[in-house]
Amino acid sequence: MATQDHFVSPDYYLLDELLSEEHLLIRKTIRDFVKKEISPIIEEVCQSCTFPKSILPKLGQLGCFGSFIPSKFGGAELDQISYGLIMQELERGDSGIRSTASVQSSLVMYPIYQYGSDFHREKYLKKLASGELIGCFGLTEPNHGSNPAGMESNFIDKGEYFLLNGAKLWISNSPFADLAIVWAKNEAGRIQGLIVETELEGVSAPETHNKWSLRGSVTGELIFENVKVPKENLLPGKDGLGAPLGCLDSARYGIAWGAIGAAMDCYDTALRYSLERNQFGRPIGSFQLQQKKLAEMITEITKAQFLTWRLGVLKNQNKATSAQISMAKRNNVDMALSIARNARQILGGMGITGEYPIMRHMMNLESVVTYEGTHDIHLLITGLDITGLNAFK
Ligand code: TGC
Ligand code: FAD
Repeated sequence: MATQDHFVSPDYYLLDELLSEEHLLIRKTIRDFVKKEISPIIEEVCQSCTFPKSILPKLGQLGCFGSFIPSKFGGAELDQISYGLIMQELERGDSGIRSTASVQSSLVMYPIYQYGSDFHREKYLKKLASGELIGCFGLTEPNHGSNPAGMESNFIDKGEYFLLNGAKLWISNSPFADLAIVWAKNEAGRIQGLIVETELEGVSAPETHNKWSLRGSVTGELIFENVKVPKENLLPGKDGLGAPLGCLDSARYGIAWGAIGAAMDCYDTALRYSLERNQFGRPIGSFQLQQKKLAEMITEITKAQFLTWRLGVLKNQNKATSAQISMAKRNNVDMALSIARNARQILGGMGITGEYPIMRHMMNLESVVTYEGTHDIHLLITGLDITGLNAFK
């Protein structure tokens, strides 16, 4: 069922004055696209658990795939705040749509651009930027989620090719991806990245069904059984766990912005509802208990907006640290989840229906708080950064 999208973004501390004309234009373009093309279909998409592939070329045309990649490789060559704003607006529509753009941009195009050869950049980036090719990122395994260093996937040098074996779990877009960036260990036990075209013999990508969260994004496995990967498909630029973690820095940064989008949508919906819904002869927004919820929401959104904008400035200057990115991802997703839960209460029974976006955002955020490093893992990253003491192991 198509619901009307009345979204108005909150800007309590006039943050827009810190954005350039170009930033504002990019945000408006993506916001208009979401209102016109995502909001009318997203409820049906999530209820039926089917990703709307028809939007992929449009996301490509709008520069949502690899917005920070140079134009000679098909990217939009935009700065990091623009990338963040794109993620914010897409997630305001739905976390699943933002996920697809995150994975394509930060987890597929980024490693090909940063760690790939000229041959890789020429062969793949333009097609990924346009959405002609869709990629996925295989790091997590059935027995190794938070601890990817323990991965078992491996490849052996067979002279003419690499022989890849292993299994990845929880991989966004794997069931329909054309290629996968696969992280596996070489014979020396060192993690390296391979570009694996999914049509290769021995690759399968069964879909993971029965999700209550992120239903607008397809999730699956990646199984490799004696796959002969051409040797030229090894990413030569960086090895070790730092290579995939470098990609995650970019994706986690985008998620920090994205979570603000989901939070703003929940807040905006709850504020409007509180002014329209009357009980005891008054709008429920006139009761102190509801005002407390709304006032705390706008306070937390405003704090997150500034934290994240500043992170974007640092990222533009190549000064953002991995630990700073962890702090923003953790804070903002937690903030968005808390706002979703309180917004849901303001809507009473209506809050659990698909008439409003809140329950969908809340369920989505249960994935977002787990993927790209769990809430706990990001806290431990902050703990390690400030104390110098490792509490992971
Ligand atoms: P540790 O010994 O700390 O580090 C190993 C090497 O990595 C370097 N490094 C980083 N490099 C770049 N960026 C970072 N953020 C980095 N953090 C660490 C480090 O310097 C070292 O380099 P070198 O050269 O000495 O080898 O590694 P550890 O094994 O102790 O693990 C640390 C820990 C737990 C923080 C890390 O494993 C971690 O972040 N775990 C969480 C796993 C995770 O986030 N998985 C995400 C999978 S992808 C996904 O969820 C996509 S969802 C997509 C969507 O739909 O949007
Ligand atoms: P575990 O690592 O088993 O953690 C379980 C619990 O233990 C968590 O609460 C965790 O915080 C806690 N824990 C673990 N270690 C510690 C510790 N040292 N100290 C304290 N607590 C600890 N992965 C990909 O590679 N590519 C993708 O595209 C991708 N997409 C995803 C899409 C969805 C919808 C989901 C749900 C996940 C996706 N993931 C993807 C996987 C995701 O990154 C992992 O789920 C995540 O890293 C956590 O791993 P896990 O689920 O195995 O949990």
